[in-house]
Amino acid sequence: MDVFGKYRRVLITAALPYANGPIHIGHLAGVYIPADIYARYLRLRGEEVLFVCGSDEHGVPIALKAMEECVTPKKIVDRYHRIIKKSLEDFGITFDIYSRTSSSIHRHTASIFFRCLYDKGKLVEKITDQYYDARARLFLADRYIIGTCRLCGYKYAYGDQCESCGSSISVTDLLNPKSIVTNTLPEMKKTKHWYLPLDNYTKWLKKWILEEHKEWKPNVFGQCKSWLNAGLSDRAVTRDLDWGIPVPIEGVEGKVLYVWFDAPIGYISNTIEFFPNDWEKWWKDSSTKLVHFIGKDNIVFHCIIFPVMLKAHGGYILPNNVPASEFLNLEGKKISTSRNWAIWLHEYIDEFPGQEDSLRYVLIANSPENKDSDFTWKDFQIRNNNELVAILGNFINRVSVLTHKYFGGNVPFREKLTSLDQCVLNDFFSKKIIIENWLEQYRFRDALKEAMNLARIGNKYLTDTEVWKIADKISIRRATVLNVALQMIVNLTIIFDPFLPFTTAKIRKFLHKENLKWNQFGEMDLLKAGDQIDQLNLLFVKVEDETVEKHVRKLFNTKS
Ligand code: B3M
Ligand code: ZN
Repeated sequence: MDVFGKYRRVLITAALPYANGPIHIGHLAGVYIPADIYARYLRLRGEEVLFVCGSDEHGVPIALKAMEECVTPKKIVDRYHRIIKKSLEDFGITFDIYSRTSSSIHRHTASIFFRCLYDKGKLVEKITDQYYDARARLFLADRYIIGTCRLCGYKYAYGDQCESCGSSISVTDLLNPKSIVTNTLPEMKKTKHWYLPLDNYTKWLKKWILEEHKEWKPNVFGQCKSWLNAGLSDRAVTRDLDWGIPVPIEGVEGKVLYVWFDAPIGYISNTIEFFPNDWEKWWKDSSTKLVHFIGKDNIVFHCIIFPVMLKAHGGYILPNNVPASEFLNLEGKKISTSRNWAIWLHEYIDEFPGQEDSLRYVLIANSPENKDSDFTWKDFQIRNNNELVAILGNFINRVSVLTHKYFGGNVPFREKLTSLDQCVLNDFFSKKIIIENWLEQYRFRDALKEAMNLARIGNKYLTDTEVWKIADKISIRRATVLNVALQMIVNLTIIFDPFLPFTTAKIRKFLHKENLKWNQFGEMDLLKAGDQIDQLNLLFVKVEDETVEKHVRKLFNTKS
């Protein structure tokens, strides 16, 4: 592997979506599209890549939702696993495996992982007081208790934080505590749990992150730094619950592994499921580059807690990078699943069939890569119409029409290039290295912008050369220009492949040119004179004002 120095293969993980609801554009923009671009790019370069993901199916929210609906948790996760998996496939996310944490392989992997930490004495056992809801027969995390805030008198403060005055509070300070689940007074009970003593690893973490990974994105590095400087405390890795992976210690009952303990181990189980005999090289060989794609709310788990788990276990590699995104807002407000302030992927697919790439494009162009960004339907329309339709689509369409009009759909021959042609092509091909640099620095937004500039170059070339004004039907100059333009198009399909895979597949089909590799970018004879090209169907559909209005109205009409 040349581009990545000491590495020979890349293991890409994307945060496991939580299976208690469908997924929306925020997930796609923040995690799955960036990870997919990276995976597609590396595969195009011929690198050895493994891209793993799956549904995160344990935890209290799922157990509570099941209670609410009077069904089993399994029923809930089966429902959403199916929907999520399909949405991700529909948007062309090319996981090598998309599994689930309720699988038996995962249960086994997570159990032996825990057991290894336990046997090595890496966990601390503690008995603490915790609220218990006798009616629901459930121990309750602080989040699930509400009561009156001592500081400001707000009646609905959570057990860990008062949303009115913003102060972080301790659950025992709440006046009139009540269980959110049954609205009854919870009792205090003693319970035993196992903790990961994070602070023992502070010195090591400081060196590993703050000294050796200064290149991490500023948002990620900054969050790690403030966590480390604030001081780390013990983290419970077990819970009192019956939905999850039972704590694998003799005599322990009614306790499961904490969902954030088992979920990241899911990356390992998925690898084992995919490569039962060959999985270790992906996790235990230092020539594997491990990259976690996540949203910013997951930074502490992927940069601190999971690495501590891996370190405590021993034998595992650590992430080389964790390119976390910030949040995507929607029409100026935070996306909210509970208030239905979201654009759900399965609904988009129904409403905009065949237009997956339009959403992929807009979400990358406006990605929350370094700061929160805002999706608006108006911006979706503008970018789709003014960029995809008017620049990329238009260029390809013009060349297709002209080739059919003047050369019956055959790639025309090319004579000597003029200095203008030469100059344009130099400019065009010089972008490759710029795009590669952006991609390798996880700056997909900038990479896409440069890719779009290639289409602009093509369009301008066509306009400047004015081939349709040439009087004689069989013009050498016209043939040359169209040959050059066609070579540009086939080259464009290489560069756009990681970003707009549905579109590049369509273009290649019309050119009869499949299986191109990244390093073929720059070749001027990917199409030979005489090759036949088809009539091109419209690549992108214009988004009309009515469509924008309809979707904005739908959003603002949703009941919370
Ligand atoms: N399930 C993401 C979330 O729902 C969480 C990611 C797990 S990755 C190991 O916030
Ligand atoms: Zn308060």
